[in-house]
Formats: sequence, structure tokens, C-alpha cells
Amino acid sequence: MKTNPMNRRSFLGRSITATAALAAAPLLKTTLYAQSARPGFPVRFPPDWNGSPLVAAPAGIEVWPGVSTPLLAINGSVPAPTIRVRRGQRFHAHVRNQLSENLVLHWHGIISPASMDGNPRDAVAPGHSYEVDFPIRQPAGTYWYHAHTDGLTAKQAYLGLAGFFIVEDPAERRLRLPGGDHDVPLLFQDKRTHGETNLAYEPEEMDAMTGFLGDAVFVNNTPQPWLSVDRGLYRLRLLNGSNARVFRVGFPDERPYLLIANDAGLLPAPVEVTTIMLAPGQRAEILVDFSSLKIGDSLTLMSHPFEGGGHGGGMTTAGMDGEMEMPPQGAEMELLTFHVDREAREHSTIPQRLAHFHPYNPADVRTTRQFVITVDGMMHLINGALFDINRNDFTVPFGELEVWEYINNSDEFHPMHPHGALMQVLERHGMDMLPPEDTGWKDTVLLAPGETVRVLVRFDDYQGDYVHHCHNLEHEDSGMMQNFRVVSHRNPHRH
Ligand SMILES: [Cu+2]
Repeated sequence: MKTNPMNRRSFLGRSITATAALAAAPLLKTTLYAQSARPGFPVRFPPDWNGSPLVAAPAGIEVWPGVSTPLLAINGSVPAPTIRVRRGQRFHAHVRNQLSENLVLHWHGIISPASMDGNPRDAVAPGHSYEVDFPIRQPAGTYWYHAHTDGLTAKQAYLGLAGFFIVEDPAERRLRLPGGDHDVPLLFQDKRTHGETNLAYEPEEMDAMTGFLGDAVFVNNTPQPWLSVDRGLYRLRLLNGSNARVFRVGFPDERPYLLIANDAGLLPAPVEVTTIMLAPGQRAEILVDFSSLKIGDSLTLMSHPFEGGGHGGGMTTAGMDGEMEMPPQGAEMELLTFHVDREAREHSTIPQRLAHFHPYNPADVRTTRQFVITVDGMMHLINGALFDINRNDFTVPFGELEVWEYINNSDEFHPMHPHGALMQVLERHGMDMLPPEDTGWKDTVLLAPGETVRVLVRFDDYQGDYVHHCHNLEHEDSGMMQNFRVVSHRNPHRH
């Protein structure tokens, strides 16, 4: 019998510590870093976007104190400024490319007109700019934006062109979820530092297969990150912005916490979980109550080990000081340490109900579309083909409910992401019940090696040309992407 790679059985993964990661960093005190006896650095937060043009340009960023690291920033910030928009408002922005290469930005999970969605065809050359202007119609949620340039997405996102896009609405506000500094956006990205102050994007041949896996997880571009908290309730907006690494998020003792939102907004009600899978591109909002900890205690959020790491196991890359092994996909990793420093000023209550959710009716499905993922050399193919920016791969009738059936005939994880609509997971093969992270509105669905997953999807906002791709960014850049066209009428010649 085939074992289900998504099960929660642990194996004896290599335990990864990041303690050596900063050994070479000069310990200068700067304005960016509070002086602290604690190892690592307090998580920093990008500024909120102020409506000015989003200017992408190279920048020297002080990731480690006293060291200027060459990255790609938007308005000088890595992560990019946090965009906050209320439902019903229009999102209007100018995007300026001051890089030395093409650029287009994608508003991930935000349903936007095809011409403004960040199609790789719409990338602009250095020195050029473009404008987007469209209404935000979807519910409150934690979305994000990142570079989506043909063949350059992985590099540009890794080097900094990614940030939060948070949608708010009155219904959510009425829930009185933790707010202010108790509402914390956390962008998790693993980085290949080689134990040094190094953030170069230098993929090797094998990385087309496995994706660019790192040796340390940064939060909001902060290495060895920690967050000072009080003994209250926190809303943590988790975004896996890694190029390739999947996380199984939980606490070391697997103490329960509450999942309140997945990719595209709040769940009907909080769900108690101990670990959740969080793949590149995906978001999860969780409530964590620190009242059971004492002042002076620490608690580390981690990625628990899991199976199905494909070919990533034990890969070796050459660092400047010789050989260093990257933790394989599925390895245990530390994500973020919370230090409980103060009593809570106020105590939020946890709502019993969060949001209305109308599940699609599978009886309304008109078409089932299959996506079979296979391997060809180092490349992953969808339905036997690599991406061709000039080829339309399939046509979807506007407004009709479809089943998209993903069949993963490879040894790697693939977080699949169609642009232009949200999804509902219908079935994960081999599971009687969907795991909590598959519930609610999704825009990125994780396929474990060998898995078949069915989702329901309906394109009922805009017509036009969108892309559908794997959110392992090295897979995407090496061709694991399709063009599709949403049209208002069925092709009369098709039966
Ligand atoms: Cu993939």
C-alpha cells in the first residue's frame, strides 16, 4: 500500500540549528538593531505603502549589522512596503522598473484584471513603468505581491521583490481580532547563507529540480529572528515566501494553536491545530495565546520534519569556507523565537464564528480538467509540456464551475497556483477529511509527491489571459507554467 506523504508521521530528520549562521557577522551596534544580549535579531517590519509609485531598484540593505547586502528593494525596503487596502476601494499604483532587467509584479491572491495581474508577457524593460487600477472586491485576508518576470521570478523574489498585500473589511473589524502590534505580518523565507552574511542568488544545476533551498529561515528579511511579545493573544499572519521550502508549522511540544484564515481570508470558525503545512505562496493566519507562559519564557515556532523531500536530501553546495550541506526539503528548521517580556495590556476574546463561507456545489461542475505533473531531466512538465510564453495551453469558460485535478507523478512538492480566481479544495487523495489548511478559500494548493488533489475553481471576475504555475519558483522559472484564457462563451467547435 502506498504511504501518504502528507501524513504527520515524523522521521528522524537532521536537526538544523542556525547558531553558526552569524559567526562571521561583525557585531556592530547600529540604529537598525536594538542592543540586546539575545542571540539573533528582532524582527523588523517594512513600512506601510503610502500610495507613492512602487519603485523597484537595487539597494544595499543592512540585513546584518554593519554589512550592506546587495538586494532588490521596492521604495528602498526589503520586504517591500505593506500594501493595505479596504474591500470596496480601488487599488491604484504606478510600478517603476529601475532594475537592470525586466520586471512585472503579481498581486498574489488578489483577483485583478488579466492586463494588470502580472502576466510575464506584461513585464516592462528597465527605465519603464506601468499603472494598475482595479477594485478590491474580495474579503479581508493576507495576500502578497511579488515579482513575476519570465525566467527571473525566483531571483527577483529571493532578492527582495516581495511584500504583504493586506485586505481589510468592516465584517472582519467587527470581530475585534487582535490588532495594532498584536496583528503581526510575518514573511518566512529560507536563505542560503552558507553560514555567512551572504544572500547571493546562485542556483546550481540541481536547484532546477529541488528548488533553491536555504540553510536558515529569515522573517521579514531578519536573520535569526525573534519577536518580543506580551502575555496576550496575537494574530500572526504567516506567509511562506520561500522559493521552494515547504514548512510544517508548529511549536516544539506540538501545543495547539488556532488557525483562523488560509490563503484568501478567514475560515468559518477557528480550528485548533498542532501543525499545518505551509507551502511557498501560501498564507495562514493563526492566533497564539502567550498567557500560559511566564515573563522571561521563550517559545520557538518551528518547521517540524516531514517526509517526501524528493531529491533534495543531503544535497551539498560549496560555500566559501568549503562544503556545506543544505537542509533537505522536510528537514526540521527553526522559524521564529518569541520572547515573553511583559504583561498583556488587554485581553482579546476569540470569536466563535469568523466569516461566512459558501462552498461550491460539486453538482454544478461542467468540466473536469486534468493537470499531470511529470519529470523530464531536471524539469517538471505540466501535461507533457514546458512553458511557452507565446502558447495558450487551454481555454476556460467564464463563470462555469470546474474541477481541476492535479496528479503529481514526481518526487517533489508542487504548490500549484492559478491566477485569476480562488479555489476550494474538493478532495485530497487518500484522506477521509481535508486537513484544516486545505479549507476555506485557497489560491495555492500543495501537491505532495505522488499525490492527486482535486480543487473546485470558477473564473467569474474577469476574462483574459492568465497564468497557472508551480510556486516553487525554480520550477516555475524552468518551465512549470501554463498560459490559459478565460472567455465568455464556450468554443462552439468543442464537444
Ligand atoms: Cu513545482
